Amino acid sequence: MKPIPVTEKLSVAGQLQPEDFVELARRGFRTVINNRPDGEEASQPGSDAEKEAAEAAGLDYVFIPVTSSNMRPDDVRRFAEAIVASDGPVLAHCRSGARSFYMWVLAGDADVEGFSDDKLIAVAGDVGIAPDHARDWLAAHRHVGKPEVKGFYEKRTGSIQYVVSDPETKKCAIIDPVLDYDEKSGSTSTDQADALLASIAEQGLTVEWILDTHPHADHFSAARYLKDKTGAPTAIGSHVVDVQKLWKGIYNWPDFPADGSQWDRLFEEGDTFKLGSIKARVLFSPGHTLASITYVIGDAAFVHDTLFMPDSGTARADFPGGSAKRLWRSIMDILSLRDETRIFTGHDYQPDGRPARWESTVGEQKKFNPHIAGQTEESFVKLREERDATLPMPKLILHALQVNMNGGKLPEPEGNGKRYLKLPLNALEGAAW
Ligand SMILES: N[C@@H](CCC(=O)N[C@@H](CS)C(=O)NCC(=O)O)C(=O)O
Ligand SMILES: [Fe+2]
Repeated sequence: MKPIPVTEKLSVAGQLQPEDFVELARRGFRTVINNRPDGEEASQPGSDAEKEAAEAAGLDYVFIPVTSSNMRPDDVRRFAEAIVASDGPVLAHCRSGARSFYMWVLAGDADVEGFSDDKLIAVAGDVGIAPDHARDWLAAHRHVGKPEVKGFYEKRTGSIQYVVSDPETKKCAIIDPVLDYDEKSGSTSTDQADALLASIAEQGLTVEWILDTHPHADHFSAARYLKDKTGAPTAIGSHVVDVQKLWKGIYNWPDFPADGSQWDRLFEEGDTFKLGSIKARVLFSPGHTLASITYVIGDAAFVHDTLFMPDSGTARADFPGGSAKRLWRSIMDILSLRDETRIFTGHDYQPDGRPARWESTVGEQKKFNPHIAGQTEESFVKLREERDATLPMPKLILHALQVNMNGGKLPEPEGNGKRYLKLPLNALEGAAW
């Protein structure tokens, strides 16, 4: 018996003998899943004997017999549920471990864990599956959810807002909505957010999530307005509390609750959630800000200010809490997704006046983005820091952070019914005189 780790929670193995169960419990496993039908071979102990041995060793035991040509959706669902239900590591076995491994891929965990085909083929190799077989099987069986993605370009700040939907259930998420703000007149409006709602109504979608990738430094978030309109929960990355701590100092707001309570959910690295029937996962992507995250929803990654379109390079990393080195590492994590993964960026500044564009793929980024192709961490950090030294601060950074660190809530009106922003003087470096 040799458990082969697939993820932190799941290992697979070939046939077990009853005496192996005590050893599995000793190694910390909590659940054994048997994917092998009884009676395949005379020498196999069978599910009754296995169950007895598992129970004697204090392990949960789940019997989901499958053959390689017959893994039914219901079997796959039970397999996924057994992993989630286990309060500790799970060992799944069949004759060689191959069926258990393929069941795990079908259960969708490989997508949620961000395994590219190459990574899966490498793990399959450890399980004893020939690379050609693994490749052919993946081509025929791997179905990564494909959400419908509509981008809404907001010209004033070069931002792209997204409505991402599951065609099967008609559930959708809104990502990085903009609340319009004209700093010259101090006017706000909800034109952009209302256009998102109009499109959602027209497509017959229900809003399940209102998501921000980070507290934006160049525009107000419309998350709060959209929550009030739709009742859908808002979310952002958990490190928003670090951004709040940093900026409550800058704004001198000692009583500001820097605890993330302004959102309904704070995502941790690796957290998963569902958009209708499509699995989604959160990757921490710090560098542009401390709190930046990427939402991987099926085959689509919403990377906001990490990668721009391949002809536009990458986001800056010089805001308070930013780091070019961390940005490079975050970008490498994003680029370890499958080459076909669709990348949706959060900004496009229309180089040379070309029309705004926002969709690329991991493969295209690796090949054509000059900040990536042929670069090393060291050369990237150098080019990023050199460029950042030439960039003025975004014109709305001091206006936007006080709203966005508060979940997109505008300041409370004063006695005269008017709302006021607070602008600290001489708080930031980077003046462009
Ligand atoms: N001119 C824009 C610049 C905004 C800006 O700095 N954008 C950030 C993303 S929030 C960025 O990464 N820019 C990269 C660049 O300008 O090269 C403004 O003032 O709002
Ligand atoms: Fe940004």
